[in-house]
Amino acid sequence: MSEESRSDKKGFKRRDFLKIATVGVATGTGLFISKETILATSKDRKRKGHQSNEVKPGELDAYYGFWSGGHSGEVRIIGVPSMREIKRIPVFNMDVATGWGITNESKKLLKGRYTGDTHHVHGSYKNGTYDGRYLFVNDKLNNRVARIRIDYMEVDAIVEIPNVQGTHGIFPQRYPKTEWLVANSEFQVPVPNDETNAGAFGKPKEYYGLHTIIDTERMSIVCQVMVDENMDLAATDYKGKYSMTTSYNTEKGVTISEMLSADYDYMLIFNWSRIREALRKGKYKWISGVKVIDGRKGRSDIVLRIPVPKNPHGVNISPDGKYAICSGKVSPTCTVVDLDLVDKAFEGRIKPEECIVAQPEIGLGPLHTTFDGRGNAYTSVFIDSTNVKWNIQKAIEAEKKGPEEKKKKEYIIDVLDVHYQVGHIMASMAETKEADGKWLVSLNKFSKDRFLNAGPYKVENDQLVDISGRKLRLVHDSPAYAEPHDCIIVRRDIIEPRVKDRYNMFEHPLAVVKSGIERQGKKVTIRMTSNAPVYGIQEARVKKGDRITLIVTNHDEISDLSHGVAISNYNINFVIAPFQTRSVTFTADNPGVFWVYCTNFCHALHLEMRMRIIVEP
Ligand code: CUK
Ligand code: CUA
Ligand code: CA
Repeated sequence: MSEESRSDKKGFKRRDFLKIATVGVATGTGLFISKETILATSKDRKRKGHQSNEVKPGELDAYYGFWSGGHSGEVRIIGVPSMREIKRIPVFNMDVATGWGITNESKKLLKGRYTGDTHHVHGSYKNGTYDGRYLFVNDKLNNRVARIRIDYMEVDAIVEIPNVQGTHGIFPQRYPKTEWLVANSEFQVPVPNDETNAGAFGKPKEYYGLHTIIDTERMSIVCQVMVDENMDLAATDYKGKYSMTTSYNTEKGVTISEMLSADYDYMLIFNWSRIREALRKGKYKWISGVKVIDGRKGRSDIVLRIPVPKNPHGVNISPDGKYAICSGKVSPTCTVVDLDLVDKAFEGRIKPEECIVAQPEIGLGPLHTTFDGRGNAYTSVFIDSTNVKWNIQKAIEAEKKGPEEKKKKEYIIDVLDVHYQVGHIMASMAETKEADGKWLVSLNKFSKDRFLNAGPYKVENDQLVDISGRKLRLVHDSPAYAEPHDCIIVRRDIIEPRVKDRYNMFEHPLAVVKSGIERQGKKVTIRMTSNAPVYGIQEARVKKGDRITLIVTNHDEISDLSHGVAISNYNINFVIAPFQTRSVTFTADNPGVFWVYCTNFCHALHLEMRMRIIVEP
């Protein structure tokens, strides 16, 4: 690849050293192996790392970035390192350009709720790395989790979560493969939250949080674990044993000052084998149609509560699977929890707080942490507006040596100023055991003068950082429409072979083979093919008040040859990709002649690609 050759040019010296060193060892002379060379090849501290982020016209990106879209309700695909926006996948929003939310197929999934708030997008896993099958994303607004098929880059299932509000952190099982996904409720509410429980409405102490477990194949709810606390971010370990969350409202407060009143809140760790046992033994209650297991304090041994400084935010697992790192938010620290010690704490051999092996000071307002696979962590620091690179092992050693050693902060390797107020931070492949330490994206909430001023509402700034060397190197600013929270950066070879150029036509039960019109009483079904530049039907005559179902299958198999179907003055507008079928049902309530036309420029005679629906009085 040309990208490889360019970085070769820039990294010539280091790579050249490497080659010479190899030759030296092979010939047994050792002549060329200087101390410098050995350090350059083995230690992060000598890494020069100047990769090029340029992706020239005609070249492809090395990574697929999947971004959440915040309150726009969508998911976006961004090429990394070019930062070019490649596509938007409508999820909880209506998208006229694709017809999402307009066709019978998408309406069935969305059930009339066309807004959402997507924060966290994650891929399905096998053995600790992405398997390229699915993406999952939460809807904090309407308490849903959507699944996106990677082969079609399209939502194929949505599960609604009862008993909760503020569905925020989600995370799929990483090992041995994704079968479960956990989803946290950030807002505590009465459980159930309906008229049968009205006595609890005015009593915040009777509000609870629920850690929901979703079956990712069926997209149905396995169970919920009820806790006193609220739950913010989520993670799963690399062994299939635990899921973890942070809680900033262990106080059960309903105002900011109440939520900030305690000195300590918790990282909560859920023990999956004990959850399975509770399910097996029937230790649950049915509430709103789901099994709810009691994980409240003192009621079961399912949940471990590790005290962390007040009001923490993100929780992330190091790619070696050893540590859970909780970012302090209100505290300037990150808390490092050793997951082997968590085993012991669950067995009652040590106290929960003894699982903490380090609490390095990072900066003001640490929110999220990501990794390079070389033992370093990168934490986003909101108030300072920085990305801080620090070494996990060094932080643990400093903790052992005591406060004097900690004060030196030798675990901090580099600090990069970002513009401004960073939320999530994510490195390439960092949520897998294959973290490769090449690129990092800093999702900054404020762009502050970095782009042309386009009005009072300002865009965000997603900054690209080269992390291949010892120092962080800012290489690109990228405006982002509201409001990506999180992203994952996935190697191209995992995704690209999975992505299809056309639909499997007969996966859709209504696929049209032959065009035709059929009437049953007042119900009219128009079945229509499309082949550039014509629809399979030129004229359909119906009567005022008829209930019409229009089913269209695109018979063009050439990659890229999508057609549009838009019905004038009927507010119907969707596209059909090669071999795709979409349908729409509407009432012909106005007599007249209505042109149905193709919206997607498909052919030299694209403008002529139309047909008429004649609605007789
Ligand atoms: S939360 Cu937004 S910056 Cu929803 Cu992941 Cu931390
Ligand atoms: Cu078909 Cu334009
Ligand atoms: Ca708190």
